[in-house]
Amino acid sequence: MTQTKACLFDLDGVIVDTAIYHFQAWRRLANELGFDFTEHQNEQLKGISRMESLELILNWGNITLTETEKLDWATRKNSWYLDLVMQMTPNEVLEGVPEFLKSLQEQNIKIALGSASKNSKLILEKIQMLHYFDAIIDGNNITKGKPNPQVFLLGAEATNTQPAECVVFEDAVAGVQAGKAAGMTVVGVGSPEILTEADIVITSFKEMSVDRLP
Ligand code: B16
Ligand code: MG
Repeated sequence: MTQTKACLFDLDGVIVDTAIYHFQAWRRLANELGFDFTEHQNEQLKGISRMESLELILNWGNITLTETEKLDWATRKNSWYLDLVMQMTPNEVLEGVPEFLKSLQEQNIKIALGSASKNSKLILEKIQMLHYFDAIIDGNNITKGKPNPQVFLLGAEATNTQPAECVVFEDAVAGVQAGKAAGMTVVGVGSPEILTEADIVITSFKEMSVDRLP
């Protein structure tokens, strides 16, 4: 019998791969400002907030902007990104995720989102996953980004559980650190060589089941 009362899921890289759409939109911004960056550099933007991502990208292009200009470009990037999000379909949900969420519901284990994105509800709607979630904590609720534990502590609060009863699912190093700092068990989704601080690492939710929860 599992002691876990809530599972807290990151969005990008765990439920669905939105990184490809962020990349396209950020790249368009860079190109309009007269430079380019690679998919390899894009890796550094995963799990990082919109404005922090913009700062990194402007640095790569050696571009200095005023605060107002930064906000304008971030808004423009977000509208390009949303054009892509609007075309998303349930086929894009990562393998094994719906089956695992269903099994959590059957065991009365709470399900919450813990994401840096301000667009998480819309994305969950487009991929028809919103109905699984008992709570959504995202970029609209938090004041401190990962690796700060705030997003996951708010997830525990929203599901009326204690941190020690929560399991976090994360694909980013900063997200794994946030889950550990919150005092939670962390399942890394990706490579064990990268997610070294996670308690266990899976490569896909096809490997995950309720009996692997603590
Ligand atoms: P938005 P996660 C993160 O999602 C993305 O990984 C990151 O690339 C993005 O900048 C951030 O959300 C903010 O997204 O611009 O939609 O508010 O991994 O925390 O679910
Ligand atoms: Mg992520």
